[in-house]
Amino acid sequence: MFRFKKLAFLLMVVALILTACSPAAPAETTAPAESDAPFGAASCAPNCTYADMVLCYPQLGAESDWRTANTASIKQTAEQLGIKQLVFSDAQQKQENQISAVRACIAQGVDVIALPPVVEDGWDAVLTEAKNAGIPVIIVDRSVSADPSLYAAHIGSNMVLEGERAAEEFNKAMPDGGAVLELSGTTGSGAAVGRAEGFRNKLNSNITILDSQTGNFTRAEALPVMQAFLQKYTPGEDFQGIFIHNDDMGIGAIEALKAAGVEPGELFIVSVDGTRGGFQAMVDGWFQADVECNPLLGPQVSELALSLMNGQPIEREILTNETVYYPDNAAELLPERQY
Ligand code: GYE
Repeated sequence: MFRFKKLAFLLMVVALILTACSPAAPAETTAPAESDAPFGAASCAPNCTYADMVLCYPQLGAESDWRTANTASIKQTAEQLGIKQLVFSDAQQKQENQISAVRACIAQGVDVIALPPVVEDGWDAVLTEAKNAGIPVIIVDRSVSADPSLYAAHIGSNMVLEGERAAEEFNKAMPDGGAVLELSGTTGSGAAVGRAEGFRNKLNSNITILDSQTGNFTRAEALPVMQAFLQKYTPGEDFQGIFIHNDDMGIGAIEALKAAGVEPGELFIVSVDGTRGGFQAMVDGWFQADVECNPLLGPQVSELALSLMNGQPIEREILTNETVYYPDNAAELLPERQY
């Protein structure tokens, strides 16, 4: 009796393995539900490995330390995992360059495209082209406004939450209200749109946003924007704080503030990212809080890309867990920062 059961069990296992490995059966029976794996698996499925993977990463630019860390994470992970080929490019913050890079990857017939979109709008056409070519696209970091049916998944931060977290810091620091300036990120980018929205969602009504201008997420562009602010408004009198959408712009702004004779701590400044530069600004007394945004997405992107190649069910929205950093332990944490 026992032996019979054992034999039956073995036969069942063998049958299961055979079904799993058998060549593609008619689509009606094997195709996974639309919501599970809507984007065609690779021909090596379900046994694809990283050694089979050609992954396209049309990076949006090299505008910040966050971006540099993101690029390094993608490249290092590809090397560590033994990904067959990483097709990497840098669009220099221009959407048309990014679109061309995506098209080149479609023409090359890559397995998966992981796209960090510079802005939210204007992706419908090229995402449709990728879909028609059977190439799954993972939207990385910033979001797109395109219909979710045009891409497989999104991995990144909750930018709205980051803006809300920044607002809470001002609410705590300025219980009697006041006025703040906003130095925002690239116009139309998911990161800037989300942070601005979250900030407005949670900012107490007794705190006004005196002015908001973009510094395009770079040090170089933030500097003149801050200079112009300082020509127009008197620190301490007209405004008491600044919300800055990333650390690089914060560092540019600090230069302008220093030149204008503003002392660290005179204004309440909250930035986003949590880069080494941001930590240094906390140690130096310039930033009173730094909202974390984690760029180290290489492992998650690669893992998801492999699941897509293998036609496995995936999670369509993967959000990064993040926190807020403060000056009190910034000096202690700084040496361990990976970016
Ligand atoms: O905060 C900023 C970078 O999209 C989250 O882009 C990213 C942002 C990041 O330039 O430093």
